[in-house]
Amino acid sequence: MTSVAPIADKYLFSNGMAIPFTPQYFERIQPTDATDTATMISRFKNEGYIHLPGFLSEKEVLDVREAYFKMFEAVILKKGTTPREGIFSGTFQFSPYRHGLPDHPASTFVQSEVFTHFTRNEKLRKLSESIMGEELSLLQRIPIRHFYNNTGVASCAHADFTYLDRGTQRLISIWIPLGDVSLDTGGIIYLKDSNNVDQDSLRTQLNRNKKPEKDQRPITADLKAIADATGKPWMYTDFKAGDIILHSPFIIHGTLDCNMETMRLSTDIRYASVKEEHDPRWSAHWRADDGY
Ligand SMILES: O=C(O)CCC(=O)C(=O)O
Repeated sequence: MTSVAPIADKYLFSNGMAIPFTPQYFERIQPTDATDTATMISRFKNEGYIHLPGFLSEKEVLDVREAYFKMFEAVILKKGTTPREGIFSGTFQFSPYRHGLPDHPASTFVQSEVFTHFTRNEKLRKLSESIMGEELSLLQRIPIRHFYNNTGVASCAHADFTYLDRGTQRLISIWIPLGDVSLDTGGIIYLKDSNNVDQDSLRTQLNRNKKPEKDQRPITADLKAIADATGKPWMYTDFKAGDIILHSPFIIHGTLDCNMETMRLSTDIRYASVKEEHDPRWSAHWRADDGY
């Protein structure tokens, strides 16, 4: 398992690209106490994210993990291990293995009773309302993310508002690991103090000498390059089942690659102010092939 402090000669990876695990590139997130609302509000406003360890029950989170992996054939699970552990055998059930096929379990799972019950947790809504200081409603589009060992695939650097910019900016996201997510299992990371960075200039600067990508929304897949360009480190932690992390719609974030047998499973839910219209594309169930 990865050490949780930056150490020499260790690299982390995102989209197959190495980033030295040094204080220049990585700084550890300090957790927040969920009973201290004033600190949560100020950290959300100033830093753009709040890590709340153990906010949910570990059992409840692992029940969701188990239910998800039970929808797959046993071939994806390492021999002698359980769906609750979610350890990859090295053999995929689907080709291509990513979400996006109509019969992939992920699209069905987000409409299941177990997932609906989990994501409608009033504790999460009340917490979000206490941070935002207003009444919020849950957006129905709730992705589930599933990453496998050594595939070199992670979420590129982006800010959420790029993906839901047809409505209110009064939004809050919660990233929920569905199981332990150590650094090498590919957790979420935040570019320090990036709430107010000019993302369009950064995108242009980082992609100047590259072939234009089909999807122009991510800022870059190269997380080291964006840290170099801004002089800002990535904020990280290693997550345990039951932890949550909340973030603002403008903070730049991405994820690390899953380079462990333990599969990275997570979900991210969003709430919007009830006072303003929200992006209508987020009012239907998530499907991996929904195109946004
Ligand atoms: O889990 C991921 O890979 C991406 C999640 C994300 O970008 C988010 O929660 O906003």
